[in-house]
Amino acid sequence: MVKRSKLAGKNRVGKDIPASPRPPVPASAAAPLVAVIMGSASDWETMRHTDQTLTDFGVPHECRVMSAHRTPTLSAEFASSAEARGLEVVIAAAGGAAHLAGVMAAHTLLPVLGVPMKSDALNGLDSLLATVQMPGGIPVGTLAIGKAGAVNAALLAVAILANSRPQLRARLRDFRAEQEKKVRAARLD
Ligand code: AIR
Repeated sequence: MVKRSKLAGKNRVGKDIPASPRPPVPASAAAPLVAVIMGSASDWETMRHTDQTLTDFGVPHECRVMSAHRTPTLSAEFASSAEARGLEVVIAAAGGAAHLAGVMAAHTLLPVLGVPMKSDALNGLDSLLATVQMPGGIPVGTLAIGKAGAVNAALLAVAILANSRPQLRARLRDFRAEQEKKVRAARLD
């Protein structure tokens, strides 16, 4: 892929999402804490919401395309080296026979969050079942289908990182408070 973002307020590198390995990270870039990977560039329309949410929280992350089926070796290598590269959470999105999150989980001890993509054939039910129905022993924390899952995966990653980062925890608390304020203030015309 492609797209790698740094802490909020700083620059981003890459807008497109190629299926090739990420180019060398610029020296000034913060090391990513979260990897956002997806089975196809066609998933980006949904997964851009994960990217945006992590950016809003100032979490260094990288976004890439790789496929459990089309690039099996790359996927295994990526997951196997993720922890050594300093990543702390992997978010994996795929649609249909969505095995990407499971493959990630099989190759790393890092927490893996799965986002099922809405599919043409079965509206995402296939993606959901393929992602959530992991055999006991290799967990994937599976979120909702589509945009809600994409946003929540980022929020859950933030919550995981916030356990050891008080500043991030404060941001998450502020986010919740702001959200509550909006709902309380909602008026129906
Ligand atoms: N996919 C890609 N490799 C394995 C899977 N399961 C998924 C992608 C995408 C869907 O297949 O995650 O949601 C369709 O991909 P494409 O490239 O045909 O648009």
